[in-house]
Amino acid sequence: MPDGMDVDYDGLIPNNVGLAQDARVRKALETWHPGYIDWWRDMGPEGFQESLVYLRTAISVDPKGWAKFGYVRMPEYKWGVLLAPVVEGRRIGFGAHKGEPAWQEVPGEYRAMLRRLLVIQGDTEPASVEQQRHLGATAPSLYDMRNLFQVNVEEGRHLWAMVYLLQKYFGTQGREEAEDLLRRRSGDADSPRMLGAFNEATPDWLSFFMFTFFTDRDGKMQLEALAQSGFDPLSRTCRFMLTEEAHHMFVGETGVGRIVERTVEAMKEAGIDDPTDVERVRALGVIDLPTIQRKLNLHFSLTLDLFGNEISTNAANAFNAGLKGRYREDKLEDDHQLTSSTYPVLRLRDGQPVSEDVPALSALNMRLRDDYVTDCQGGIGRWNKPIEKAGYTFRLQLPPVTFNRKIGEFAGFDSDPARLPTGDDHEFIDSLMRPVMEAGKYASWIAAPKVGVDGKPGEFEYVRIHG
Ligand code: BYC
Ligand code: FE
Ligand code: FE
Repeated sequence: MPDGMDVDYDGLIPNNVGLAQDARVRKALETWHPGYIDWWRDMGPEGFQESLVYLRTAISVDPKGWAKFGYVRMPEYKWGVLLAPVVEGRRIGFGAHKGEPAWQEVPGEYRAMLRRLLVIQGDTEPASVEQQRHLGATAPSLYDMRNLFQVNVEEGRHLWAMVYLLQKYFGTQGREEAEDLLRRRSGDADSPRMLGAFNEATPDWLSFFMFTFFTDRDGKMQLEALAQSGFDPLSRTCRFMLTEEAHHMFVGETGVGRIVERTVEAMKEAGIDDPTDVERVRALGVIDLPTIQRKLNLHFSLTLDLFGNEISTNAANAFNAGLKGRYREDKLEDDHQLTSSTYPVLRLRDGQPVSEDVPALSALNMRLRDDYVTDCQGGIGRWNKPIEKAGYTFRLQLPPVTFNRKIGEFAGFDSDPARLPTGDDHEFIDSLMRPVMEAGKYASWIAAPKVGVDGKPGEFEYVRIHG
């Protein structure tokens, strides 16, 4: 038995799950592989497939040194199957089976529920790659282009992670699901991706950074909840995915942060006192703060829909079954069964949002969402720092959770178009999306990063476009 630390790097699929000794699953994944590469070539980053990109590849699951950096052509990236190390004696931490040994095989009674969770999780990964496929052509720098492609190949690896679980534990059905994951397409009228936000466009780089800040953070929250799973292979899978997820949110937070920084700097230089003087700010070739706020409103609200309904029996069942826990369940101090506790949830009562205590089990989606909102808040505070420092009173803020919703009680409740990006905003942003492909140079609307990737200097050529 592999102890889960050593990665076998020799075969087609780097892994620490003993694929070399597991002929059936190895064969299934090797059979799936060509379809994945076809999908990557058709739906992955447009152009740049032959470029040499300075990427990190996961080579171990040791938190101290799991990645190595080097130039890679994306289709040749080593997408591996990596699970966090086994925790000896791990037990189910919540729900009806609390205290029982964690499952190494799928419990028959929960097969369908678990499969659904894996498929939904798996579906979002390629969806995001599809949504971002046109962005390479307008990258504001080689540094940013490289970060985009890093996120893309890792989302590809996250798809591999779910496909491994489906192929290993779900037989023929799992194989069919794995094929369907390559068949659905973001935004396709006949065969769309499963969740709403993953069928929306990511038309420009401000959207990309907002997406990686807000939507990848839903990924973090959902993966944290699944990392608590009593189904141990899922828990281990998600724990390793979370190490990669941290970088995606870093890209989003610093991306928006650098845009804000550049805008504030340009306004100061030009002696503009009023950040809402949009015409003057835009004339400087930077993105005005009110437009950034509207994009923020859009991406935050789209992402809130990913947490599902306020009251959810699906969520209660998954918790009872021990399949999906709360955020950092293992750090919480209560009975971990929630059979008699309540949780406050915002409900629509007589046309108004009102907080109501409901059974905690049925409110698990909202509990996770509340933890998510708290997590977002920190980043917003950091975005506001340069604005504050420059003496402007303008502040970016999260809109109310009831704004622009399509799922749940507040669907259609308040979708004031003045708070969402307008056609004019998009036209202006589009006008700025001109590629900058000279090493060390940045587009007018975004500040250079404070530090390079892997300690590289400012002039480093993160993407060798022509290979
Ligand atoms: N769009 O009982 P409810 C990531 C459906 S992101 C469409 O409230 P539940 C990533 C729902 O499916 C993380 N349909 O649902 C980020 C259900 O349908 P059925 C992805 C929706 O199950 C960036 C019905 O409405 N992972 O990794 O409690 C880049 C009743 O709803 C939506 C996960 O989400 C929607 N937004 O909650 C790359 C984890 N919302 O079954 C990657 C796995 C709800 O009755 N998924 N519906 O026909 C789950 O845990 C849950 O399925 C959800 C929904 C939280 C998504
Ligand atoms: Fe992911
Ligand atoms: Fe991600």
